[in-house]
Amino acid sequence: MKLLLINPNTSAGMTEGIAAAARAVAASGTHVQAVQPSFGPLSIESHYDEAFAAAGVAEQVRLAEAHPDGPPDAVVVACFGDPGLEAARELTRAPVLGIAEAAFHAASMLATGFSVVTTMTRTCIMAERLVQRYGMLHQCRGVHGTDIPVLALECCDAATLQQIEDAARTALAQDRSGAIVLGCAGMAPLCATLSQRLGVPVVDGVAVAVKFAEALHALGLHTSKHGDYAPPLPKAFTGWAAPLAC
Ligand code: 5HY
Repeated sequence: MKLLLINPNTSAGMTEGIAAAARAVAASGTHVQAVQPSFGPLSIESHYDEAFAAAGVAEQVRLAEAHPDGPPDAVVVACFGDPGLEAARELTRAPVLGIAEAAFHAASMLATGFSVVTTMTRTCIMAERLVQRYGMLHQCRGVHGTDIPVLALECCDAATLQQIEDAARTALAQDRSGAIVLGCAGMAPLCATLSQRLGVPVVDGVAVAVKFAEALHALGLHTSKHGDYAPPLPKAFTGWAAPLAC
């Protein structure tokens, strides 16, 4: 199967790291095509950043759908805010998975409660709103920021890893939770080490989304085109977005 992996920020280094994490768990028959938008922020740490990232996700799905080799069999939006997830679902029949949604569901099957450890504290509200949107208020016991900038994860040193581990320990104790969800795609390479150090399930949404996507594809399940995930109504777009019109 062809899996389109979208890093919604425009950091090529982070795209490579996310792609490596995805390929490490992908099945032998899964070809992971990693992409990022042609425009937008190098990292997503605010509502403003996320607005452009969502448009960038839509751009990349639209390009993939028109690719001469054919559309993707599945799409993963590899940013913890799941930017542009529903727009992407309108643009394709392929299953589209956001790493936050996938991680929440996986964690909810592993413990009666989980905690999220993420980057900048100001982005906690984005994860908290996703918890509500995905119906996970009873399972998610807390969202914890570390104030580690997203791009600092590209070359995560021992001190940064320790900071994330410490935040996870605090979260497990304060929230009485049994599992940790990593609140940034850039944390994917740290998952195995953190899981070994913490002794609890540590869920990386990139890996989980890849395996969920493979499962949905194997079952022949597609995004519904009945109702609000039907293709967007055709209309002109103006300005720099003109090429993105459907
Ligand atoms: C992410 N930002 O996964 C999010 C993390 C966050 O550029 N990739 C980003 O803090 O929302």
